[in-house]
Amino acid sequence: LEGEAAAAFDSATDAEALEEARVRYLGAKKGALKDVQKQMGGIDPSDRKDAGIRLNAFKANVQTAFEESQSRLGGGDSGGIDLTFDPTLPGVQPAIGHIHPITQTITHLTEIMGRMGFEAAEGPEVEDPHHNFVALNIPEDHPARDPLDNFYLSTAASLAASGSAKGIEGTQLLRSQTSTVQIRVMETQQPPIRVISLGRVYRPDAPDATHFPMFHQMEGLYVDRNVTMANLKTVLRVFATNYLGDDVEIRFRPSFFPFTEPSVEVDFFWNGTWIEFGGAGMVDPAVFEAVGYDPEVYSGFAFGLGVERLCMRRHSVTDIRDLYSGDLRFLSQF
Ligand code: FA5
Repeated sequence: LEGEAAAAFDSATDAEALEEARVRYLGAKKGALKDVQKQMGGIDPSDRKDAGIRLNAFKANVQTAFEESQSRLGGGDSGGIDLTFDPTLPGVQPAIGHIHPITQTITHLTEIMGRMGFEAAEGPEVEDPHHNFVALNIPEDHPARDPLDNFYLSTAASLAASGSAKGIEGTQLLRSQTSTVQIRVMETQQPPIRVISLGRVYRPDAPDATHFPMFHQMEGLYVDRNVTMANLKTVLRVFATNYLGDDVEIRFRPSFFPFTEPSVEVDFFWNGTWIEFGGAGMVDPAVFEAVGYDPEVYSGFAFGLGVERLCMRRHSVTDIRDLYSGDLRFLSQF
């Protein structure tokens, strides 16, 4: 039997034939070796030890003969064919990334406002004080310009070292609000104007459940003849019902922004609580003058809403930091 098995392995010309021969002689269920093993029980106990030794030698020789033929046919990988590969099994789904919830929210908000005729506008994230403050009627001594409340790109110390005479007031900063884009749009376009701008803004706020040093705002600006506060309220109400549902309520509280008069805080009542989403108001005549519009002819409204707060409300996210943690267990839910 040993010679027969060795000859069968020897004469195999490909991996398949060798595998067939292996099953015939070494197969765990029906192989010839198994048959011999079964006969061991019938051997006289005095001969059994000797028979066992001979059986083991036989097994080893047949195994060696098989391995020799295997390497002759191209190594242990069955002649280049992976016999363990089953092309009929379902594949492993590759992990595919998806769009971040804030980017999804930006797309959604842009779409809702687009239906009301608002076009998307963009402005730079690195701004000059003119667009971030001066043209928005924020005077030089206003606390909003404090270096502790903004990310100026040069420190007072580095300016002093470079010998610049401009001082902190002249240095660029990461914009602290998207209201900068209102100015950029009005500088280059004439009314009627109906734009939104969604983008990142930066403030040195300590991170907590509702604050992050980098966040997004949706700015809206509508300028035409005879634009009124009623138009502002209507647009924000239509926006809120589209984004949060028909059961949302909207409330305006008196407030102050240097670039709007009158100014309001905008709250939405939803799921049992009033939540502040942003600020709004009628564009201050001083802002129109800064961009060369005649405030006697034109009026307009503007608003700025926190995008993260909107996204959090809609998706019941309780901590803004989850949005920027990079934790896939959180992000993959969107
Ligand atoms: C402004 O930034 C004004 N520019 C809004 C405005 C635009 C008023 C046009 C009038 C006309 P405020 O600082 O309140 O306003 O910020 C607006 C919203 O941004 C807040 O209501 C809040 O939703 C969001 N926000 C502010 N700071 C943070 C922060 N650190 N993290 C996350 N969201 C924030």
